[in-house]
Amino acid sequence: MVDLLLGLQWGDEGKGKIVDVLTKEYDIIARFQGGPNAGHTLEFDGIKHVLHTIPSGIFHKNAINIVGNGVVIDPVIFKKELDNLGKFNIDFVSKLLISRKAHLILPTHRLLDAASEASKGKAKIGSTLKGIGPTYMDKTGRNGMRVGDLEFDDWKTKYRALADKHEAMIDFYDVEIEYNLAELEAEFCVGVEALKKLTFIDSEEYIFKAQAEGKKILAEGAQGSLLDIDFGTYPYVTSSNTTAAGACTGLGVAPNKIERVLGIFKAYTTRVGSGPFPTELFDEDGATMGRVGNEFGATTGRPRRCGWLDLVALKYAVQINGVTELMMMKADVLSGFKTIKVCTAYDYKGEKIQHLPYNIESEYVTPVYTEMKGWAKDLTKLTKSDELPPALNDYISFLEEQLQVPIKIVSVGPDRLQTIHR
Ligand code: 2SA
Ligand code: MG
Repeated sequence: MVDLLLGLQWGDEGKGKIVDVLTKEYDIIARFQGGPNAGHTLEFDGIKHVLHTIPSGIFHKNAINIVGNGVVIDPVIFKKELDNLGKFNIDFVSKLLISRKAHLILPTHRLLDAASEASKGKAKIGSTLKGIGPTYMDKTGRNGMRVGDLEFDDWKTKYRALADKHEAMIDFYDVEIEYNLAELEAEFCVGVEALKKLTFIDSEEYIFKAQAEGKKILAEGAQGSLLDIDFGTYPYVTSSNTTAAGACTGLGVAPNKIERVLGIFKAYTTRVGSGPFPTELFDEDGATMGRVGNEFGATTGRPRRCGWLDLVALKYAVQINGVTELMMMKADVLSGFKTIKVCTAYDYKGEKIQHLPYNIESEYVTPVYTEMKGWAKDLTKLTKSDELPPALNDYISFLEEQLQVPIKIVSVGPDRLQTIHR
């Protein structure tokens, strides 16, 4: 059977940490969508690691890590990640397998991402500029290059044709973008050589076999449900299915083989990039969350926007994904707030609603809050659930009742050890 681990908000819920905590229960960790736009942060032994494309199980001795067909890979960034792992003596060659069907991010995809964003002006998506959108466009447009192409001698011919086409498209955007393609291509080729040192597999086949052998598999999502290309806050979304269905198409897992769906959310909400965010705070409370929670993009370093927990949006994500258990992250960041607010409904065009409407821009939606008592206790040293302050227990119970799903883990800090099981 396969378990899924997904972010339920706009990303950065703390998936990297939880995968790392749970890895010992699994034989295989597999990424199924997204690419180097992701920033999965893991902390242990006093060291912070940030992964972008590589699954978060890589630091454990016995887990096999798979980059699935639904992922898009930039060989340049991938090589940097490998080099970093090398510094910690991680034996990635035997533990990291790449799907032949995963698509490649070309240097020109990154340039197209930049050109598209520049052409949109104020309406830009706020993408990570990693070439994600253009690469998935080439995938669905049936023009893309895949990892498996690198095993054939003519890959450079294919590459040239696609890159030339991209150059013409960049011109078409008619925006100022400076680049030296020869330099970028040289770097790309070095990345490709690094990538080719790893084992390429037909990952769906590998996963069928692993299932037949009774291996335990964890599918690790990237970004969050509200950034899903279909169900997120379109067009301010990423270009892949970040929800449970993405694991089926991005790995070749049949829906009836999915067992547990672990949904991760922050005790509050953050968003990086453009797009609507009903509970966003522009006051001291929001600034405190950002400061205490160290809310900066793990890939781009951009400050993340912060706000109260949005239960309307969270319920939607729980439903879309069929979440069976919840993990609440960064509870420690809320310590010290006198009052904690939770959005339990929207005022939508003058009507009180509890579902996510088509448009959640602030001109249509005003959050309706329930206020709860805060707690002052520092949570970061706690290890057991019976040590949690009563007000936090009330907060947890309220969320469980609203969402009808148990909260199994409460995280009280970035380190592996700062994890309370309930
Ligand atoms: P893209 O680059 O095309 O996928 O961007 C489209 C939107 O998706 C958002 N997005 C993200 N949101 C949160 N976290 C992500 N990963 C990094 C992190 C982000 C960073 O872990 O912090 O470092 O800035 C991520 N990746 C994509 C993005 O902001 C756009 O709104
Ligand atoms: Mg992140």
